[in-house]
Amino acid sequence: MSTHLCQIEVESFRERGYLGARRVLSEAEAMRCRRALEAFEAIRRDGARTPPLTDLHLLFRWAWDLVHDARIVHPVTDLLGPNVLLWGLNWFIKEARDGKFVTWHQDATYWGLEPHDVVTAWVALSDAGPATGPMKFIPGSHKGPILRHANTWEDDNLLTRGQMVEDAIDESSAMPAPLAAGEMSLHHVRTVHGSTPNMTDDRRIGLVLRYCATHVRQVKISRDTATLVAGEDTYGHFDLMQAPECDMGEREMARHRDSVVRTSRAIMG
Ligand SMILES: O=C(O)CCC(=O)C(=O)O
Repeated sequence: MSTHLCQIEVESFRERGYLGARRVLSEAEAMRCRRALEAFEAIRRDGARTPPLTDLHLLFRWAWDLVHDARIVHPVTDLLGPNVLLWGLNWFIKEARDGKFVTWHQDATYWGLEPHDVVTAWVALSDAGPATGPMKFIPGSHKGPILRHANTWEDDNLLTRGQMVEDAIDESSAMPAPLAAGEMSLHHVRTVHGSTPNMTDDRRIGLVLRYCATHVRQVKISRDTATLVAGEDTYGHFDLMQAPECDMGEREMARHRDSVVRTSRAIMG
């Protein structure tokens, strides 16, 4: 089976600003990634100075391979063109019945990436079915303006500042994108999206991979980091990161720290 999107899927993304479930990993591969994540989480629970979960591709070979996986990257190149960077890797994890949610928002409002040739691959490493609080999208919202957002700083909001669209959202048009473990959805950086709490007895683990075309710039800080995953980078707008030579080596930890600090400065700035 082709790893690329067909023309109908590309057109649907352009029209609606997102694409729903597409299988990219087998259930067994998703489970292996989940176990690798959970092994790292266990180290973090034990250790005082362990690194954050952000940008794990700079620390672990399994994560580096995953962000370069053709089954994820080819569909992204179909939407962004042949030259693509990974700007960041992050997680949206809702523990069983923990009440966490994500308010309606547009990613473009706080990342500092311009122009908006930026796509998120949301990869489910556990079941992300209807009862887990899967992602919901407002179709076509990526074609509209950037909406006004307020920072709510709510404890149970998974967003860094609890940012939330202030303008009225027509929730009746919202489309849920439930995923099985190993499936991904794709969404445009301007698409309004959010999610409700996980009402199941398992964790809902979303791995979010933020990809952008190489011509995109970071406008909030002078030099941000990124990883080339397809084609070539003739623009040089980002400092390109290298593959980890070993898992959690000293050099890897230093590069990881640097990348995380710079990106969080951009997000929080
Ligand atoms: O996982 C969620 O429910 C929200 C994810 C999200 O906001 C994002 O990927 O930008």
